[in-house]
Amino acid sequence: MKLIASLTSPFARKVRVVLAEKRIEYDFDVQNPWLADTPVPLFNPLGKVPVLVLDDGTTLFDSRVIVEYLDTVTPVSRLIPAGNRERTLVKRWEALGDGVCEAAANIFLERKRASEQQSQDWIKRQEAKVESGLRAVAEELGDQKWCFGDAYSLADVAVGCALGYLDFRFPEINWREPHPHLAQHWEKLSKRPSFQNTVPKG
Ligand code: GSF
Repeated sequence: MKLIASLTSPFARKVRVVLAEKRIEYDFDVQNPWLADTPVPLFNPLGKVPVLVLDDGTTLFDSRVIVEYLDTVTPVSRLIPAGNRERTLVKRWEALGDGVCEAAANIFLERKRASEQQSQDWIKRQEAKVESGLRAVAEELGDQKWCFGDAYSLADVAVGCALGYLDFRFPEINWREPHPHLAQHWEKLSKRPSFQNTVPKG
């Protein structure tokens, strides 16, 4: 299989972390979906990364579909529990982590526009989502060892990718001080080889 992704996307990082945790071999095709001549729309009509191309040519997107598929490819390191309720709650964690990334990416993109085109209201709205999303993550983690249940799961992967993305794009946001246990959790996650080998670059 082949993963088409950028080195900066937190959604692509989530997929790469899952591939690494599950020890799945793949070809990595690094693409910037923003370039005029990007081939990404040939694989995903929405023009977004990540895209996973299976050996029979089937294309999978988006990251949530991809990670769900990958977890079924091998039983190594199950990241999504089998039970309906547990699975749904892990996916809810993923939605929270992804939601923080989406809002943060919206701020990053808005700030790249010419200053007279930027909407401060839009930026403020997205900033509020980042803040309340992080607060929810921190409160729901509480003093637990893992985001969901008593084991490492996709919930931790998604939250870790969101925190890593904030550090990458918004190093000025000091989320550690108000959320010390979350900071400790990230400290632990970021030592895993799957996270160390996927640090955003670019
Ligand atoms: C989001 C992918 C996405 O926004 C997922 O895969 O989970 N819900 C999707 N990808 C961005 C790059 S980044 O911000 O991660 C992307 O490819 N944008 C290109 C475009 O034209 O929007």
